[in-house]
Amino acid sequence: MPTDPPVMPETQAPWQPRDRLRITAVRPIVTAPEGVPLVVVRVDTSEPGLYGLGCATFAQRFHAVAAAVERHVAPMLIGRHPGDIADIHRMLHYSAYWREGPIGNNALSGVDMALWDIAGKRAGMPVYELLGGRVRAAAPVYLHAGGATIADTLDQARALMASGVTHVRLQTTQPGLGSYGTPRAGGGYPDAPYPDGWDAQHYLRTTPELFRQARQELGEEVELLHDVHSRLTPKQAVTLARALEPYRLFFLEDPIPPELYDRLPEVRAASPVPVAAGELLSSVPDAARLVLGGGVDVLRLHLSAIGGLTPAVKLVALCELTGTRTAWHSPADVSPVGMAANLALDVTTAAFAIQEGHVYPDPVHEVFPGTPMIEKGCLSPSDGPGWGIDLDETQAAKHPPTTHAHERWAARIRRPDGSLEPP
Ligand code: GCO
Ligand code: MG
Repeated sequence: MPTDPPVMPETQAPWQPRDRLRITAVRPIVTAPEGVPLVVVRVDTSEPGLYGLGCATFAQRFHAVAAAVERHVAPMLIGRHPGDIADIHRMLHYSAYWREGPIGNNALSGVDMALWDIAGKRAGMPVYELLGGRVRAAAPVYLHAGGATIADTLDQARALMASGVTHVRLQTTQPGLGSYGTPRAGGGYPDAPYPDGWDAQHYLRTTPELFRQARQELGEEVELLHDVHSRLTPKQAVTLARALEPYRLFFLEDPIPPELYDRLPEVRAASPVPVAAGELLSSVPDAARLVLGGGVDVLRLHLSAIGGLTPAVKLVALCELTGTRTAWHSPADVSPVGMAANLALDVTTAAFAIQEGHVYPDPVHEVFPGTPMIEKGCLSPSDGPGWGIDLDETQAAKHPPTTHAHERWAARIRRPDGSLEPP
């Protein structure tokens, strides 16, 4: 007979829970059905069949997140009431003393989102109703068009538009291995010290041409977006933003790296192009400062990196009150559970601008029954209780994780002179 794991007396609440429901187990599940390591936390309770799932996906450091959940977080939660979401969040946050970075925050998010899932299941309500209910029918998404040439990129964009997508992010291959979001072309600079290098000046010269042709060929109505992926200096970012002005971007994402976020207000002030940033933040106060300091038109967080739904709800309120809008990060390295959390926020706030979309392939749907699907360019949260998403552990075990390709790619993004670029 397995024995119950021990309760840690110090981490129990100093009040009497209102019923006998208790957390009995907390564990990470790592699976890579799309080749990208996804980390999900499962929280079990003393009520048979009542459990919750939360996204803890930090694809580049998945072993560390799983260890943090298993070794540090889980023992503190056994015996706690799963309804004490706010207190558990604060306790885990402070218990590390050093404020958590992305590893600890992802572990925290896995627990936090799982507790919201349990809360929804206990209430028989989707999480979006726990947050106050819908203010919109569905969340329009943007999808990615990224070709080896401008013509390829525009072909991909046309196909997305034909499927009903109204917002398209455009990227095109640059010489070298450094292009983000497109096929990579090595050997672009055969005479350089590093022939596979990527060159910012080339990128600055050619990107406006991509958008000129896009407006010409795709028309005036489609909304166009672009992700710089942190590659530019503040002055280069201003140069690019100004050059893109005639093409009326919906937003220009991550023009400069997070280390330079203090310079975002000057990039924003230099051009009417809306600036989106934030996916690389893991500090909630830093995200609040980005909003309050006028650094962004659109806040874009990876929810699990900042600790889950609980802090995100507070930042959404800040966005509503300051006229900032939201576009949560959600490419392949956000699990369907994390996507569900994004959607719960999207449909419940007036601050919503757009949702990054991802078309999960079949193996992801097999592992995560209930994964949302894009219809007519929009995503809707499940109406099932909690997130309305399950995790089939037998299917998950068929997809063991390996090192994320992004991690290996980032190590080779260098200028033609051989020096590293922010990825
Ligand atoms: C985006 C992002 C991602 C990141 C990825 C890193 O805007 O969708 O920049 O594609 O590169 O999440 O692992
Ligand atoms: Mg991005």
